[in-house]
Amino acid sequence: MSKAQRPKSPCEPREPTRTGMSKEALKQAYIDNLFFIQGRFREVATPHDLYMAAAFTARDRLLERWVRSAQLFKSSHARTVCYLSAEYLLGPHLAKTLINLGITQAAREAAEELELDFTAVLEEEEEPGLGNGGLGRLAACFMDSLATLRIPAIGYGIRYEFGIFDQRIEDGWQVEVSDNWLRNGNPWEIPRPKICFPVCYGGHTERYRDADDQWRTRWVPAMVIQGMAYDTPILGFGTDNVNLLRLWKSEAAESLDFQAFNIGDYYGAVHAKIEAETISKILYPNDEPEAGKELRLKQQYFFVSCSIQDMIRLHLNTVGPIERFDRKFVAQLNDTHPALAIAELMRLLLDEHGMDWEQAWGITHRTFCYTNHTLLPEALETWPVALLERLLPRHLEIIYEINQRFLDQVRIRFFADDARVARMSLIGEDGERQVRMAHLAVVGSHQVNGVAELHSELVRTTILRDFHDLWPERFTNVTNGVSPRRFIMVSNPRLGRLISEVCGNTSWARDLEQLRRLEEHADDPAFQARWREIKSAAKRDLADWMAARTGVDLDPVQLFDVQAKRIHEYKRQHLNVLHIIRTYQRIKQDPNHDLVPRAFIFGGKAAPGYFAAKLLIKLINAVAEVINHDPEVNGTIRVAFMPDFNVKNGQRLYPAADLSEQISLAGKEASGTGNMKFSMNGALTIGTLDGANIEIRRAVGEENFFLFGMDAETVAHRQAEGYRPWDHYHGDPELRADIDLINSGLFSHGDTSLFRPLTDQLVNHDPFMVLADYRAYLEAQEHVSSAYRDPARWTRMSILNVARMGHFSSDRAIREYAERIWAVEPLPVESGQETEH
Ligand code: H53
Repeated sequence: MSKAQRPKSPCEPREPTRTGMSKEALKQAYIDNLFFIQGRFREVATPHDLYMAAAFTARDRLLERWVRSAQLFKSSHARTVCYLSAEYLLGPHLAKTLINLGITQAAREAAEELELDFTAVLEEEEEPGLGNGGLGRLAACFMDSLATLRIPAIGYGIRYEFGIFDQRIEDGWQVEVSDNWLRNGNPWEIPRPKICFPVCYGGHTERYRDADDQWRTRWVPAMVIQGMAYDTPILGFGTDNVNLLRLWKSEAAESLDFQAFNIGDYYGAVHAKIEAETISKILYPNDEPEAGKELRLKQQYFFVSCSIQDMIRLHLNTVGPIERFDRKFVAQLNDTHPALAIAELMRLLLDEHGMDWEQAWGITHRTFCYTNHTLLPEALETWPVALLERLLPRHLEIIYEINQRFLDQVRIRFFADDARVARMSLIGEDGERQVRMAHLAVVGSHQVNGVAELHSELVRTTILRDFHDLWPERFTNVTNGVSPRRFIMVSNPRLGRLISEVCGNTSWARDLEQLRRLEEHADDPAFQARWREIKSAAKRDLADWMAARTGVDLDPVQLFDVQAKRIHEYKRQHLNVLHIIRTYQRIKQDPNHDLVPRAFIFGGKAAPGYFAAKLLIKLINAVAEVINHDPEVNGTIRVAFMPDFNVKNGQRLYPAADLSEQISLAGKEASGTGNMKFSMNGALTIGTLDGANIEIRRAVGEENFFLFGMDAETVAHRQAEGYRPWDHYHGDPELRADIDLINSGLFSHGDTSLFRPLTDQLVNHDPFMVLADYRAYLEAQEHVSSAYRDPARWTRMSILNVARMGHFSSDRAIREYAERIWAVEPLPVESGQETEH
């Protein structure tokens, strides 16, 4: 180690190495951390050691702000938002933490002086994949915005030992690899062994008389495990406010059952430990609920019980008394996954705190709010009554009582309307009796919101219509948003710098309406040239990455046409594939056909048990294989599948996209957030009138958006009158030729049956009406091509897209929640030091 790199003696005056923000302080801190935490010096450090030292250097600065935030929140008895979510898809921490601290430049310079490759250090981080897709990523954006808006908040969730699987592509098929993200340690979390709570399952309930001779119920469980807290600090941008993400890990209440052990039953003793640890072991890799899966229900109850117990503990430790609980906390249910929290808070208030029903219900009802994220019937959670009875007997009793009191209200309000009573009941009676979690969530909450205007409207008029009739004031909309820190500053630093130049500083990143200032440059040729250069550079980066990872060569001159999201039939990746096949057939028919060169790029994971989605991945790769190797195509078009689409890889895609594919069947995508990420990075959208596409189109201007397809009303109408995909197949020769080409075996080495399940489904059933929108989609793609031929026009459209995306910041969404739903106020933590903000 050189003299300059040796830690100075603690006696020498210097900027504190654990909190200093200058380049010199960061350098010194980095060397100290490499030495004292990793036990390494520069010459022998592995890439992982180099990353860990950087992570700890950032973390020290986080912790200092965190402690100050916690002190302030405690002493001021601040009203606090509790976000309850079974998923958080956080993405890599380091780059975002540096940005939020305002020390990216200083850290980069420090790294250069230490002769470290700054980008390589950032790349080393393995992201915590504690979510499947949109819903989990939304929770992460919301945590980022809550801190940025200085709103005291706690995110509660599960610390899955194995997050969403890593995806590999082998022979065109998806192969799932387990995500051992904790293997190398997680520098961003602090274990809290003293913050743990018992969680009970099974057994029975008993009635007894308490000291006041009142009848009460107690639960005698069959099994008790415990949840231990792991805390991750979440710092806002341009503020010292740090919020808490508290994730629960399940453990045996005692590590070994010594009684079993003493009589020689070693396996029995270890078994209880394994059973307990299994609960937080793995994230279910499915966007839809796992019907009847006992472990999934155990997971939901596990994290909800720990969280509510923790909230009560925090409340009693600060303001108390328990009667004022709902003044201290408001709890947002991110979908129905945490809806058991309603029954759990009731249980604790009734059975542990001796409250009467009315008072407990008043508190519970004032505490909770519920966000609905889907209308898809298969995604609406229900749990068999029999399973609840076995696993959570006390909660089932409470749910029955909530239901009885609720239905009494319905009977009075809607006199003699038995059908309505049956529809609204918390218990579904057709087939096996089921608890309807969405109904529980609505009844137990004082506000219910959908996640885009159309979606909220459909929530009110379809799946929750009866509830809207009863309580119209309870329903509202908050359109989703995404974090501009994550999806512009971290993902697309070149664009971020240009925007900062136009706006004069980085304050646009917490006031995204400032993007409007780009509008005045939309027609300036010099500015346009810079804009295009930024896009080209991102395309080159992506092309390099894809070439190294997949062997597919992309040419940045091509139009990068990207569809990246979960693979699902309603998102209609197959519609995109049909367009590719059509383009290919046109080239084959006329090799001199004048085409805009395009790279069709896909990314996304399929649920491991979702056969049709996995076959779609195989089809995309099979089409890629043929087209990319056909000399006649000669590179005019390319097809590529990015393996392992996650936050980190998404960050490579968004900046590089020219065209964003948002082509779900109208009425099916609740909001979408990828649509916002692409548009914020200057991609133009080809899309249907679905989810937030509608609002994006309105914001950016219809002339800057490629619209096609049926709207939700037409879809409903066509389905009601009996949709026959067969007619489209027979009535449109090009469509028929495209489907027939798949069936011909061209993409499957002569195997004419491989893709049959997919094409048969399209031709015979087509529940997502791919064939009905095919022609309109091809026409819209023609408009895309002609716009792309005119670089000045395209660039103008791209600039205007970014300029008008201010509304889609998650800060705006959180502001709406704070004002209209939560009634919470910012509580700024006094700023410590000057940074780059
Ligand atoms: O939630 C996103 C929406 C998106 C919707 C998605 C979602 C999940 O990721 C998982 C389950 C679920 O019911 C819904 O599909 O449209 O943007 C965030 O609201």
